[in-house]
Amino acid sequence: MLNREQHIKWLSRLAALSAAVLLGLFLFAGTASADVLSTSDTSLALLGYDSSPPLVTSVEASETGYEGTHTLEADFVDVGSDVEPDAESISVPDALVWGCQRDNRHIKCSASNMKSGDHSMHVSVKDKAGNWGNREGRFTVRDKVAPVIDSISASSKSVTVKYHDPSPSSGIASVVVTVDGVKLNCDWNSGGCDGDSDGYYHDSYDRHHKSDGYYHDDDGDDHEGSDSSGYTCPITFPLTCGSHQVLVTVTDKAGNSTTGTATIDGGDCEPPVTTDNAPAGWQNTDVSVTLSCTDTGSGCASTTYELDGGATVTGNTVSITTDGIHVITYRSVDAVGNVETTRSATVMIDTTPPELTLPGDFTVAATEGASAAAIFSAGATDLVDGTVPVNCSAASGDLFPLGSTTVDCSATDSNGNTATGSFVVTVCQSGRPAIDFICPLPGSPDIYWKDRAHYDARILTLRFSLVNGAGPDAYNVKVTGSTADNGVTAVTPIPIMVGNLASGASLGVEIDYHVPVNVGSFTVASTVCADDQCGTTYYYPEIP
Ligand SMILES: [Ca+2]
Ligand SMILES: [Ca+2]
Ligand SMILES: [Ca+2]
Ligand SMILES: [Ca+2]
Repeated sequence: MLNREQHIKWLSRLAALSAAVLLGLFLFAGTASADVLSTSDTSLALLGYDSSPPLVTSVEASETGYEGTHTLEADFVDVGSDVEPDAESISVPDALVWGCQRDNRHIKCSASNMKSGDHSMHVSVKDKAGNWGNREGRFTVRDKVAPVIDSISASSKSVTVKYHDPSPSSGIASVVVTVDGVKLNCDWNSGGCDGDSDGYYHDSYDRHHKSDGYYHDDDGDDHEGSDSSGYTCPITFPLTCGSHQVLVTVTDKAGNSTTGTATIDGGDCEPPVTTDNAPAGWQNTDVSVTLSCTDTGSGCASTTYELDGGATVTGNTVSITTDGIHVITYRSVDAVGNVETTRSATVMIDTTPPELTLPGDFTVAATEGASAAAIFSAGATDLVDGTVPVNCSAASGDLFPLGSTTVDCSATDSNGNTATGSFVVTVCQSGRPAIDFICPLPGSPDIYWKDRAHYDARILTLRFSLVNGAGPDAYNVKVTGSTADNGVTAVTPIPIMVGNLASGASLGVEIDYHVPVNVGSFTVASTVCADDQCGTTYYYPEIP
């Protein structure tokens, strides 16, 4: 048993201990993550009669790293009868507390399903004398869950964003929408939602608005009062063609943010592509070139072309009907006006055969008996190929027989165009025909008065023969003159065309002479000329 002095001394020590514990409490509270706002009353009790409830010296709440679960702890002491084992408890009004571990000075529990926001915790400890010590603590569950972007609908006119925050207690701080980095001015769009007055978007499953203030739906994604809200952000500037990047950032007031992206197709930026089927190399027929347009996006609108730098024509078919090297320049435009870079095609047409250069018909005198070598040249020039070879049925220097021979020639250019032509080589027989006079003897029947009238007129007819001996044929034989003596004169018109005399042939010729009275005899002298086949004229008698 303690005497009064000892009681006072003990009480003093207890008071000092209590003060020290309280000091520790405040120091501890200052470093705890929980915000301890108040403690329960404590009082001292006399040893042996324990009227002092246990003293909860500290409370602490700490996050365990995942949403909604916290670890709650408390330390305590008891003066007197000591703490009643397993009678300690921690409770949180709006959470499930479980898994408590206890010893004589400490309790540690888990609290799950914690909503973000401020919470109170209550610690109760009982001593073996039945005294309860209590202490309240407060702690804050922070919003660690980022908002969720449910959809981004983007067009060239506007961007509409729908989102919700699964842990919404902190509230949405901002919704920022940019297109290619340019921030849009957005309007919160309840009208785009379901029109509920609660300002939240509800999908077709969100049908059960329970009295707990949360929505519960049939699709398992209880949005719990924070269903998707919508923002509509008009795009007030014209979008160029091509792809545009939409970036959406939704941030709650706890600083959690989430981003989403979308693209806007600004339309057709690509010009068309046009191809041609112009044939390569030279062609020897007319050519029709087809221009084929393909376009990515808005589609081909039209194709235009120029032929050899001429007028611009709209169309896809180019007909070329003239020889030469032609250039087609062309391009297409699509439905939104993208113009293709001009392309070109070359078409080469050659339908013209080479130009033959052949000798005219010519005659060559036989020099080798009945034949002659004919010398000639034949050439051909083509507009494309230049000089091209000529093929003839006979070559220069060949021996040609007497008479006329047609030489056929042709030349073909590299494009298959052929020119043909011919000339005639004539080999003529040359040399002096052996023409002679055969005159009858005087008094023969080949010199006579034709009739009485001729006799009375003194017109005597002389008939003689012109004979071509064993020489070349004679052509254009004619009597070119005939004279007589003793006053006799020829009255037949001279020259006398006799005609041709083949080798060995003869022809008779008559010449009338006027013979004066009393002329008993006279001598006649005639001259003849003849050509050989080659046209050389020979005279009989020979002219010296
Ligand atoms: Ca006690
Ligand atoms: Ca949140
Ligand atoms: Ca296009
Ligand atoms: Ca040609």
